Amino acid sequence: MILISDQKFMNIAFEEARKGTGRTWKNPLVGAVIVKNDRILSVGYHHQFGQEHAEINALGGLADVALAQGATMYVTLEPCSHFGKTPPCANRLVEVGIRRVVIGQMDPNPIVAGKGIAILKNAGVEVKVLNQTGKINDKYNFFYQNGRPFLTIKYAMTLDGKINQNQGKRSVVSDKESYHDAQKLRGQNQAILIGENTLSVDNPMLTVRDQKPIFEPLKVLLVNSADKLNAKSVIFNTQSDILILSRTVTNKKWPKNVEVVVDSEWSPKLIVKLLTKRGIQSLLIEGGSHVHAIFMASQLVDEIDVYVAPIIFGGGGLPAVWDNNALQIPDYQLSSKVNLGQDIKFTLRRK
Ligand code: AOF
Ligand code: ZN
Repeated sequence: MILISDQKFMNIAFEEARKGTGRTWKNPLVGAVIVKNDRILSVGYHHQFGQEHAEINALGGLADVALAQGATMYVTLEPCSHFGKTPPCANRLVEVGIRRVVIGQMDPNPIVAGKGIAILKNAGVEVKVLNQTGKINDKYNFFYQNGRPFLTIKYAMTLDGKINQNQGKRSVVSDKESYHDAQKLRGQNQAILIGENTLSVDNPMLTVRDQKPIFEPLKVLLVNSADKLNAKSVIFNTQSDILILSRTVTNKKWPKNVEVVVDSEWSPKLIVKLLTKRGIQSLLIEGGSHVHAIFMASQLVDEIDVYVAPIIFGGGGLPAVWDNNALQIPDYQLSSKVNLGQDIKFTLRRK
C-alpha cells in the first residue's frame, strides 16, 4: 500500500528530476525532497553529468543540515553506494540522520543495484521502495536491464514511400514541425548512426540544433572505406566525437575527435556490442534505406519513427527501406500517431 502523502511527495521528486532533462547525459534524471512533519524542508535534483547528485543538492538546500535529523527523504532513484565523481549518497544520508527514505525505483546500474538500500537498512534507516519509474529514465533502465542500447530508426518519407526524389540528391521531405520533432529525438539519444550514402548525399551535420545540448550525441558512420570518405563533409567540421566503423583498414591520420574501428563484417549485432561496451545507452539510426533494412531485420530495433509527408516524388528516388532480398521484419505495433504540420508521425514499438 502506498500512503497518499508518500505519493504526493514522490510526485514532487519526479518533477524535480525532470528539471535536469537533457543535461545529465549518461546519468539518470534524479529528484529528491526532504520532508519533516508533513512539511517540505528542501528539494533538489541532479543538474548535470559529473556534478552533485540529487540527494546532496536537497541536503544543501536546508537552512541547517541538522534539520535532516529524523526527516524523510523522497528520492526517485535508489541512493548511490559508490565513490564515483562524488562520494556515496547513501552514506551521507545516514551521516546526517535521515530516518526514512522513500525510493521511486531501485538503481539497475550494477555499481549500485541494491547496495545503496543495504547501506541504509544496515544503519537502521527505514526504507520503502515504491517501484515507480515516473518514465523519466526509460533508456537508462532499458540499457541496464537488457545489456544493450535502446535502438530507434527514424526517417521521413513521401506517400509513395520515398526518402528522396533522386538517388544522388538530398530532398526536402518533411514539414518544419517534423524537423523540430526530429531534432528533439536527436537530443534524446546518445549516438546517431548513418551509412556512407547518406553521408555523401545528405552531407548532414548530425548535430542537435534546436536546443544545443551540453553533450552532443556520438556520431557513428558505417562505411566501406574510411579513407575514401570526403574530408570536406560538414560532419568533419564539428568538434564532437565521431566514430567511423570501416570495413577496410585506414592509413590516414585522423583528428583527435575521430576514431576509426575496423572490422570486415560490421553487422547490427557487432555494432550494438561495441556501443554497449562503451556504455552508449541509446542509438538513433538515420539512414539510408539499406541501413534501415539491415537494422530492421536484425531484431534489435526497439522503436521506429516515421514522418509521412503528403507529397509524391514518383520514380527515381530511394525507398525508405531497401534490400535486394525480401527481409524478415519482426512485429511492431503502433504506439502513437501525431500530426506535425501537414505531416503525420507514426511511432511503432516492438510487440
Ligand atoms: C544518485 N543520485 O542524483 C544520481 C545517481 O558518475 P557518478 O559518480 O555521478 O555516478 C553516476 C551513477 O550514480 C549513475 O549511473 C547512477 O547509478 C547513480 N546516479 N545516483 O543517488 C543522483 N545521478
Ligand atoms: Zn549519489
